Amino acid sequence: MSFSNTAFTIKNCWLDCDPGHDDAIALLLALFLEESVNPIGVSTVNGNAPLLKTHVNASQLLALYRAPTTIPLHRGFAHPLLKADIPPPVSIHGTSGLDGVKHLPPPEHPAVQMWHDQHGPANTTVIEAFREMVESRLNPDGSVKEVVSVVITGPSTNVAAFKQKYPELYESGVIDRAVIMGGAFDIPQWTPYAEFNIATDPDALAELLTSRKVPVVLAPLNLTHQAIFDEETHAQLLAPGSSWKEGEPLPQPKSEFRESLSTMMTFFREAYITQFGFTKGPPLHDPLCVLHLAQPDSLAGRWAYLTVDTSESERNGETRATYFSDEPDQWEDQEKYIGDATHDRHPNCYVMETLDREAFMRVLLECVDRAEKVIASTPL
Ligand SMILES: [Ca+2]
Repeated sequence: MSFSNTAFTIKNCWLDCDPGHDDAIALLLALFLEESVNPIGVSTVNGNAPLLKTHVNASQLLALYRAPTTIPLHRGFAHPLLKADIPPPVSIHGTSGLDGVKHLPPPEHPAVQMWHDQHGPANTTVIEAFREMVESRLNPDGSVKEVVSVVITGPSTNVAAFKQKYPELYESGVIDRAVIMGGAFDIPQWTPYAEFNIATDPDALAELLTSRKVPVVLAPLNLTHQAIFDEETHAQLLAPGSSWKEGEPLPQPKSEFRESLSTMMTFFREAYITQFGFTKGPPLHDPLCVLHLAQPDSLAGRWAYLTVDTSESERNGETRATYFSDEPDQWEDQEKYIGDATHDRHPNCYVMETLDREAFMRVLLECVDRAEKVIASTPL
């Protein structure tokens, strides 16, 4: 079994999320891409719904997926760093943030409660969790034992707050990148100028972009709109190996778990048809951040100097990129642009631009297969 032709090492992944239908798929990949991704922690943040709801949703998803109970779940920030809340995107994710999903373990289920109540309610909890995560990977002389990639699929508030309180730990070398779903370039967005995650907390992204040690890897809407979960993929999700043809009714689900994911995708699909006219299927934004860790060759991009508008104007949250090259770069290419005399900006962001969609859908369906087996053999 191999997801990539290139040699890879297992990437430690901390998932900071606001579930969210597509966050749910990001979590699925983080848990089941076991050859290439090692999930070491999950945190929740205000975004697709208020924090109290996204934290419940994350707890339900971890129980649904039978996640190892050794993975901590931390409750993060309920509000952006500086600015007032913007209304949650109820038209996309429903009032709960994860509406329309059948067979989720209910919030009162002991397994969900275990996740939900694992850690205290204070905002400082998530900051201290990041502190402990980094400190435990530093040797007494300050050298790094192992690195961690932070994946942020909601507003960047939690990680930015950690960086503000412990800048030396953020830049210690333990965190090798912050992979962020957010931003957009020259396409319709949540506000006239800004994508939702960034519009919600632009000051948090601005904080992360000041780092000279931890680059941002960005999955903007221009990329994620290539990750269309179409009806062909939906048919394979419901019934692997199905000979479904366009125009036919979708096949019956082969398991309760597949029905659960199917209802999740159907709610998201309907929202994208109604709100944005996406007739071929909803874009699966968030899981592309995890895919970058597992299979970077499936996502081509370019190094850039990224800025974000933090003004109180209508451009609040607008992302702007100045690229170092017209040609695709590798993630590893950052070094060649540092100190580039022709460029007075530092390469602070790898903007992912093109997706191998077929490869992504293969990975997604493989993770569903694996999760289904684990769930079948692990009673709640
Ligand atoms: Ca999200």
